Amino acid sequence: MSKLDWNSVDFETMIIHAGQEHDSAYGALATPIYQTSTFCFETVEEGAAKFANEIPGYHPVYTRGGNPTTRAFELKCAAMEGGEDAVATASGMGAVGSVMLAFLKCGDHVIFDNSVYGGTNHVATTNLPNLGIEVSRVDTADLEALKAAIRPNTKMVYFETPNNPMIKVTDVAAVKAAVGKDIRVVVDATFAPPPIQHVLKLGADIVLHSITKYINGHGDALGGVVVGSAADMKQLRANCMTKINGCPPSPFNSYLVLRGMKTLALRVERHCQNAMAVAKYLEQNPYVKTVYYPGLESSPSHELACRQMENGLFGGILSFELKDDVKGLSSFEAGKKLLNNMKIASIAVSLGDPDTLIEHPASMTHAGVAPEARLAAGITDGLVRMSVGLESAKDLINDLEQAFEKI
Ligand code: LCS
Repeated sequence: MSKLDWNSVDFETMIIHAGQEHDSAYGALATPIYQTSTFCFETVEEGAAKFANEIPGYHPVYTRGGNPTTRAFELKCAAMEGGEDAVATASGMGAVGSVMLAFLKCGDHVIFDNSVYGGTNHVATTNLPNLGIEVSRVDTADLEALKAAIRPNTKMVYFETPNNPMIKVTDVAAVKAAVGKDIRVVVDATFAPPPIQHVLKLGADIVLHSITKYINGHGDALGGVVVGSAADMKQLRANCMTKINGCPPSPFNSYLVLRGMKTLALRVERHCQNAMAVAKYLEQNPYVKTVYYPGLESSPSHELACRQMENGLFGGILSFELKDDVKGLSSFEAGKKLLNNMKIASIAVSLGDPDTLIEHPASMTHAGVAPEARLAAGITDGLVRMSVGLESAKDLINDLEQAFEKI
């Protein structure tokens, strides 16, 4: 299978086979877990040649720099995104941090969307300024604001699409056209992995994911990945993985991700169908003020999402805000009661698991974001985020209905 051109087969075929060679020792179908920290050489000469990359093929020497199980995971991700190469990390934040360390230096300027995951927000507000890297925040969906923020030393634009937790869609092709070839466009596509969208094909230079979410898909492993050109991935690997932040995934986690990815196409389709059903239910619920889901025709992101997201798939996550004065309660108090009364959905952060997860961004995932910045990005105290799982959509809607009745 490895001889196939992945562009010649459908996503469902590619995602099962890409990256996986039959095991050279025994022909195992599933990629073995190479649970080892180091790799032995027959001779000093062989070791030196492997360190110097003089032997053709893949020759790991130490698992922080490379491991066969992790390499299979990287190659599957590169094929998934249509990129030339990929670098796997121990978590999504490992991917975010690696990209920053590899491609920015003191005196550079980077533009971040005004609403990103709380951990990434910390990188933008604290870690990068501490390193002498200038940071601007704009709504990257507003192209005029984006263009106005560009400086002579701007090296990178960074955004999530759809973003966490407002599910705002940013036009990747339009951003690339607006910033030009010398500024790297880095997209965190965690909320909508392939087959929902392929952001490299839209013009992004680099795509990264928290693998912890849909790509592993089972809520049992942290991971991250960065995909892009061979030259960029070489720079990333040289600057980060082996020298500075040392955050490779464990071989066991790489195995779990490879296992999870085999069902990515099936899972994602069901997540999206269920999310659409729940969004439609919430939209007509008398206690709900606004539903943020790009699949809804009422969403300001809908027209762009139809162009940018593929096959009528709009992702499995939605957010919604309750009306104020629901049974005399503020939207925040009503939201708390709703969450506390859910029976199927678990109150938890993270997303993309088979289990439906529901959380309160202002006090959980985005608690670290300054209150003014939170409100400016639309993250009100009454906002609820739901990662719609793989249960029956009917059961999920019934669960919401009974929880609304208990407010
Ligand atoms: N990027 C996005 C868009 C995320 O939502 C997250 C985590 C990360 C990167 C970091 O990935 P991690 O290191 O956790 O693998 N988002 C989380 C969330 O919304 N709830 O819990 C974690």
